[in-house]
Amino acid sequence: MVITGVLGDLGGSLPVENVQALASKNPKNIPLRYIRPELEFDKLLVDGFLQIPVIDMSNLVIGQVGYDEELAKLHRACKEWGFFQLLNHGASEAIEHMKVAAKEFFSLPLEEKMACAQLPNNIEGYGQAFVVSEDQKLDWGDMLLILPLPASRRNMKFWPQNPASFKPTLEEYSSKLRSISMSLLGLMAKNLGVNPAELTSKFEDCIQIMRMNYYPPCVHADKVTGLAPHSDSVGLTLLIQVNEVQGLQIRKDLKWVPIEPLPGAIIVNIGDILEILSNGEYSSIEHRAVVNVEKERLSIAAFHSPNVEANVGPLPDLAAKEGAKYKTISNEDFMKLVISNKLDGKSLLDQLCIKH
Ligand SMILES: O=C(O)CCC(=O)C(=O)O
Repeated sequence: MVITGVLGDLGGSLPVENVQALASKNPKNIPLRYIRPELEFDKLLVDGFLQIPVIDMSNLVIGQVGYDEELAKLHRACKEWGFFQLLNHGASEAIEHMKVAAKEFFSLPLEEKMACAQLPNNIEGYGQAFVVSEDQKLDWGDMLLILPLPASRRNMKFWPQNPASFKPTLEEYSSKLRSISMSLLGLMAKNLGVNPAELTSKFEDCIQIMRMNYYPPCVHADKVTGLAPHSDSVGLTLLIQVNEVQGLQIRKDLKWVPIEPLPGAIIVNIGDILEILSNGEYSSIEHRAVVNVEKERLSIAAFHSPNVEANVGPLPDLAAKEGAKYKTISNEDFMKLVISNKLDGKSLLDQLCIKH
């Protein structure tokens, strides 16, 4: 296998203007490439009453009173929503430190942030992702994308040196989130009726990618998207909102449901790879980020994907029951497919579905 830096050599994103700089230069005049006329119709489709399930991780310890009920609740959350809020996860301190470091990075002058700028043919670093053509509409946001795991594949060029606390903070955060992901995957495997090791062994040396999003305020917030509708092309995502500004919305029954993060919660969602591994028992859910008129918004998504050498396909025990509903491909081919496509709902999964 030729993956050297995991993300290096797999392809990049076309360079586009820095949105934070654009927003501060001329906040009233938004280039046409950011304006999305289709959003006009979407306004009617927002349902502010529904909320995603809440899972209490402190109940998910074997022998704990309420363990069976919480485990069943987790299964329902994965099957019916593909999204849930996780409380009592044990990472509160690491989260608070990470929020401070991320805010400090994005408030640096542009030249300093550009020390971590993306390089051609690589999506790691400071810039944008999924821009694959010159006439494609653009998202109203910048990102810093870093691969903390596997540690042997890190490219320190993209890790900010300012603030100085960034590296140790990200290391602490990365390790906590990996361990929460592994616990959740073990519990999900139990719920799917497979030996937990069948699933967790695929993530033992997982690829973990942190995507730190910065969405500047926009006077035309109702005409732009922070992040276009997409499902996550990974196993499991653990997301935190860095400041108090809301913007995450998930697709449920053809409506958009705004997520209101509970204090200290991690938002967890099923990615495309987990949909495939579970042979469709769990589904990845489309979501998007909207932009605020007056306030900047920051979020951090931690994506967990299987080991570099793993294959992506339905777990054998699940495929044996109902027949495989998805093709099996190498993780490398899967990642190439992801990086070379623009964000477009669940279109990637359609390419891997086996039609019976
Ligand atoms: O900003 C958010 O809340 C969503 C972020 C997200 O979906 C992503 O980074 O893939």
